[in-house]
Amino acid sequence: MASKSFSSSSSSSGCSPASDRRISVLARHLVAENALSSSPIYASPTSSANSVFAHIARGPEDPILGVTVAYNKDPSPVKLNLGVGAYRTEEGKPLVLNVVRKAEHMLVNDRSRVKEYLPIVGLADFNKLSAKLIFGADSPVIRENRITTVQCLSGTGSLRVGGEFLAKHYHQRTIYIPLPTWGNHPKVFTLAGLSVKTYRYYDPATRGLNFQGLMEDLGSAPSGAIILLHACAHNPTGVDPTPQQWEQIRRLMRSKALMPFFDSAYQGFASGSLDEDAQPVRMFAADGGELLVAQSYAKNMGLYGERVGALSIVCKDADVAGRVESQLKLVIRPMYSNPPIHGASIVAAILKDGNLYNEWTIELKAMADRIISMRKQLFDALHARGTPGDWSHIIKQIGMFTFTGLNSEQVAFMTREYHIYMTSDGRISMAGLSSKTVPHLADAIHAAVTRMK
Ligand code: PLA
Repeated sequence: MASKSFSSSSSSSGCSPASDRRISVLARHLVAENALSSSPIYASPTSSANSVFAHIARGPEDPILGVTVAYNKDPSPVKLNLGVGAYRTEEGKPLVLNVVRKAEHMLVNDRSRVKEYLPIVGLADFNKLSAKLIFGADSPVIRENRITTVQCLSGTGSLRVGGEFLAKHYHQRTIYIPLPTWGNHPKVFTLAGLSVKTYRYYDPATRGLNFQGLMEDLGSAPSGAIILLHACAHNPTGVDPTPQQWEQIRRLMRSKALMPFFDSAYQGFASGSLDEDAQPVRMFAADGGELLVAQSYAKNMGLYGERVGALSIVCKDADVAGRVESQLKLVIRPMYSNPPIHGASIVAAILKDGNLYNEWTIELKAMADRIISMRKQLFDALHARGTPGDWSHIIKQIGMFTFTGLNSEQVAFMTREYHIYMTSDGRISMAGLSSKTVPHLADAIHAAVTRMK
């Protein structure tokens, strides 16, 4: 045997026991390699003919982010990306808020800052300030310390961590999401281990809220079920319940012990006011019941790529909140260990400084106002063209998106003929539009509805 002769020859050469061991390990390794290379079924992933991944089918592009992939490939000079919800200026450029630049400048010049790992739950200041932002500075849940807030990877990561926590520790594993909803919701929650069902939300006939359907579906959900609610600026419909309807939803949910899980991805983008957009969450927090909320700073601070968000879980008392947090850490640690420091430091710097905070609210309001003015301009442009149909929903809907009612063939036509990119459900990101591009979009919609009925 090769190994035997190798080791015996080495020991006879007078080596130490340690080097003997190393040599015999090396010998076993070489023998094993020899055995493998002489085997007829040997296949290396690097050998050109047979990849061990050869059976893998190409996956589909993401329905939202894939729109940008297609847009980037189009050489047309008039192309327009109204797919992903990302704010653009009147010049069609991405915007870094001035207040963000100021905060970054402060951070860069602060020599005391280090790049150590954050704790598993993230930056403490950021967590406290995020809770204050969504629940209000004088909120009883903060005063009574019966809340845990953990920094997560933007809105998506917060939803995923919340979903995983519920799947592990909550007695009901079914989550009801609105129909329709953000396309990633069902995937995030299914992979978190929850079972996903829908409740009626949007009525295509009125292009408004199907309030009766919503109340019936929540009314027949099993006691304790989790209900995903868009805190404001519902994506993709742009249709939110009125404050009175929210109150009825709250009463029904509390009477059936349904667990609210708010997705707050657009605080400040619906009305232009951070406090007003947080009202539904605050209404539920004020009644003493428990709830979850996922916050994102992607849109309202323009920190898309920084991946900064937070998950808060409101509990009955401080003791429960502490234990919930200990379990959230066990969810987070094996997933990504701990969150990134930079984006959270920017947010914390802005939220804790009165002047920066005020400046932020002004810039945020300007973004919200520009979107509202795009709604008016698009509505007027369609009206001027005599485009068949009632387009008043463009000005009634709120937030980043208009759910146009265009069908997938009309959307495909607009992409093919006009190089306008949007999701196939007819959603357009109003934030991607500008005064210069409104006429082009209005021409495309007019052609689509008149030619592709
Ligand atoms: N929740 C809702 C309702 C959203 O619309 C989005 C983003 C998120 C959560 C997640 O955002 P974040 O992880 O970046 O914080 N929706 C976008 C982008 C803007 C996307 O699909 O990723 C959209 O175009 O719908």
